Amino acid sequence: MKRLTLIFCALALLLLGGCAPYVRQTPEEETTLITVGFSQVGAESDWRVANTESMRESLSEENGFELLFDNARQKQENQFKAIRTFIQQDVDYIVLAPVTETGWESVLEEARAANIPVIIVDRQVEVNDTTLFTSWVGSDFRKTADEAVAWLAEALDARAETDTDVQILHLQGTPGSTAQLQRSAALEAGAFKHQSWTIAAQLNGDFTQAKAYEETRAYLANNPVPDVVYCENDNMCFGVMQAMDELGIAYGEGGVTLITFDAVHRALSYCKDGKIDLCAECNPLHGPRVRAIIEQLERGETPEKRSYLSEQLFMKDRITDELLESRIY
Ligand code: GZL
Repeated sequence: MKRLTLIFCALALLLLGGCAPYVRQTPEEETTLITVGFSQVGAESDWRVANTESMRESLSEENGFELLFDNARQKQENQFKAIRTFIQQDVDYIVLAPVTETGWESVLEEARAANIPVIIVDRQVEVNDTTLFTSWVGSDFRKTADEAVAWLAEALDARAETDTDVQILHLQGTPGSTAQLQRSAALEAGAFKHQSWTIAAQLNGDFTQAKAYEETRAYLANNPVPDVVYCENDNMCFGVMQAMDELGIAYGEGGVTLITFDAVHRALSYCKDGKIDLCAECNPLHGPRVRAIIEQLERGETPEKRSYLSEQLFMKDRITDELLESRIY
């Protein structure tokens, strides 16, 4: 009966114009695979693509998993739909990379009512009842961002620019996402501490190169060139570089100071070439941690509620050809 239900669900989704990219292939009673429904934010950045790849590699069939994947295209509504479909298909686990922090209570309560454990990866969910999710894997966004801001202060001091007015253009990620909230808070705290710093403007680049490019071009058409651009991810930094190239504005060594987050391979290469001044790493390789958490749960063990990945700051003098060759993303 379950197989007929599953086929009906898939057909219904297809007939209603929805796509059913995540229909489980084998009913629960016919498989030994652990079925995981993964609701991913989107494919907005190099970081996100690496994150998806890490999850696919870890939650593979040879590792004992059937992974049902949904790309929400950065829309929370699509994540709600995906989670509800995973519940209908009675997956064993749900993994959620939440696009923003709020609004998750009801759909997480539905998963709990269906006795399906939920693992949160990357950004966080803001819920009063933290038993709504089993575990969270991600980065200490605020810690890394505070370190990046401290680096900027030291770099400006070293240029004896401590007292001169420093104009900072701030490219923010998706509003309300943990990465945006905490990376923005770090810069705002830095601007409050250093009276010579001014955040000239805060532009929403939504973590994408295209939007950051558009926003930066529009800003620079009517405003002076800033001293520093603080980009909350690499793809927005690439958009800023694209805009500045078109306008003939120098950046990196001897030009506008560029700070960016993620430290994907392309950004590290630019940093090695002196085009980006600081890459603050954000590790996307959540797959192995999530696999380990699920295997712990399968053994009846209780995983850590929160687990952080290790990260560091990269400047030009730390980046060698060997390091670049060693990078997984
Ligand atoms: C950070 C993650 C952010 C990355 C961006 O953990 O949420 O989302 O910094 C991605 O590249 O779009």
